[in-house]
Amino acid sequence: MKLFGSVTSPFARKVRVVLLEKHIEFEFITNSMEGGESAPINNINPLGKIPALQLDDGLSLFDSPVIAEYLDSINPVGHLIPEPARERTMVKRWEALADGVLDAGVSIVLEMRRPENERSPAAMARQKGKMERGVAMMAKELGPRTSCTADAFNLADIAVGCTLLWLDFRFPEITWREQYPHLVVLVDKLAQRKSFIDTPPNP
Ligand SMILES: N[C@@H](CCC(=O)N[C@@H](CS)C(=O)NCC(=O)O)C(=O)O
Repeated sequence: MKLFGSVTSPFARKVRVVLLEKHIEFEFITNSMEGGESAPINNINPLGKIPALQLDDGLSLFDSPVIAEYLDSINPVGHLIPEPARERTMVKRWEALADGVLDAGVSIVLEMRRPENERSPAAMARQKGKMERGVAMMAKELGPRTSCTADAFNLADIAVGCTLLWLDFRFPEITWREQYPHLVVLVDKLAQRKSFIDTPPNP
């Protein structure tokens, strides 16, 4: 299978961590967004976004929650999404929260790439508010625990780890490490896993 992504994309990192945790081999294609309207990614994902996963039979999967769910279902190695409905929903809810913080952050990054006189400070402030509230909710719901749900490492932890480590990379001014010590314990523990060590945003 082929994963279309980039080393800096936090959504692609989430999928790469899942692939590594599940010991699934893949080819990583990193330049598919280049070429404007004729960029290769548009043939894989009409929405023109990474990550997208192309299976060996040609079927393409997007977006990252769909890809993560598919990958978790294809082999029994270290299940990352529990089966019971409530637990499963809680994991997906954590993922939605972490991804939502990223959506807000990515929209600010894109806005910052526009000429200064075309940027909307009000829109950026609104997105920043989503990020800050999202991280505050993560901290509140984690409490003193060392994993997001139950005791086991799962997709919720992966999603939160990829989001907060991306904030370190792109938004160092968001001082989550000073504000939320329990999130720091969680994320620093995750960062020691081989799957995270092997997928830095700044290799
Ligand atoms: N909901 C999507 C979000 C993916 C996303 O926003 N990817 C960004 C890169 S980090 C992208 O491809 N942006 C290009 C665009 O929006 O055209 C997912 O979870 O996969």
